[in-house]
Amino acid sequence: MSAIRHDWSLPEIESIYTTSLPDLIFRAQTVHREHHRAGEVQGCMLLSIKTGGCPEDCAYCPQSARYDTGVGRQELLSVEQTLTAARAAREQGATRFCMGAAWRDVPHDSRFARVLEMVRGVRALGMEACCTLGMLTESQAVDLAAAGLTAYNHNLDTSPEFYGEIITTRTYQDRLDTLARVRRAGITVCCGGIIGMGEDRSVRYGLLRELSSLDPHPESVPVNLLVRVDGTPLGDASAIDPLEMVRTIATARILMPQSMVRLSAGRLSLSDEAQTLCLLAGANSVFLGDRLLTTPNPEADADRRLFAKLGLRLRSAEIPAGAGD
Ligand code: SAM
Ligand code: DTB
Ligand code: SF4
Repeated sequence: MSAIRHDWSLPEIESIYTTSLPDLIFRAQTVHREHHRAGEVQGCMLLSIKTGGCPEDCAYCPQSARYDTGVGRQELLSVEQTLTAARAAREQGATRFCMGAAWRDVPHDSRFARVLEMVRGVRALGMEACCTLGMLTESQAVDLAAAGLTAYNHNLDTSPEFYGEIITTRTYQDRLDTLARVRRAGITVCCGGIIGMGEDRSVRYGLLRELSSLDPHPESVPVNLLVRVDGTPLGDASAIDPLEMVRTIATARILMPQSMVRLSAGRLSLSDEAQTLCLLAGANSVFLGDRLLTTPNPEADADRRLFAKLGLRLRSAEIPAGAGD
């Protein structure tokens, strides 16, 4: 068994990332098979429960109020709308339902009570429930845990050094503080980043070092390939070689053996073969459904064909006894 470490150094990470691709994939596969069921992929489904009009300036994000991206604003959905989407997600084979809100931080009003109700409803469907709502206070984290929230997604996005090029309205430390509150409340942590934002490899090493220094490691590590959206400052970023995504995923798998590594945003710009390499490199989860939060994602049919071609199965639900629908 490979040891779980939280002290990976930048030179070590560089030497893993730059190994010959066959050796890198072999090592990542070896680690993967020690800790996970090969042949199985977890399907997650996203829903934007509150869309657009966000005061933050994240350069990649179509939901920032500062950029003209054509994303409309939608106030917080109702509990019923959300649970209808969760049931549909379950029917499509998702076992984890992720609710995203374009908030800087979670409001202290009845909207939070509504989110708690959504979390309880999703759990009652026998699904894992994840939220990504921006920054959280200690007491909000405790309330989310009490409602049964499985995971909270809050990404570090990039390295501490590159962060200021991407976001100026909150700090890296703000993000680490939210992650610490989530952890203290007993909710599992979903934390990853984005590649393809004009960064060089050393930035990716820096992100991977930060993620792998979290103790415990995030249970879930989403690796997003930037979805370039017109109107955002990164709308015309140059495309990156898909093999950089493969190397990033393989390195994440080796550094954080027990984590779920999620091949997240950006699958529409990857060929079936590039996605296959990402899965060989140790990714064991994808988002299902033709929409992420506001941008498109592969159609259900395309995913069904891909998984059938590869002989991969979607992880089935472990529905607790007595779970209602
Ligand atoms: N507003 C909350 C926050 O930022 O914490 C939650 C929602 S936010 C949209 C969740 C994550 O989606 C971001 O941290 C970022 O990593 C990812 N994301 C947003 N826009 C993206 C894009 N265009 N391409 C890839 N990932 C993106
Ligand atoms: C994550 O790391 N990727 C997902 C999820 N966490 C919330 C979001 C991707 C969003 C892509 C842009 C959009 O659809 O708006
Ligand atoms: Fe707002 Fe989140 Fe988008 Fe940043 S990533 S602009 S915080 S919705």
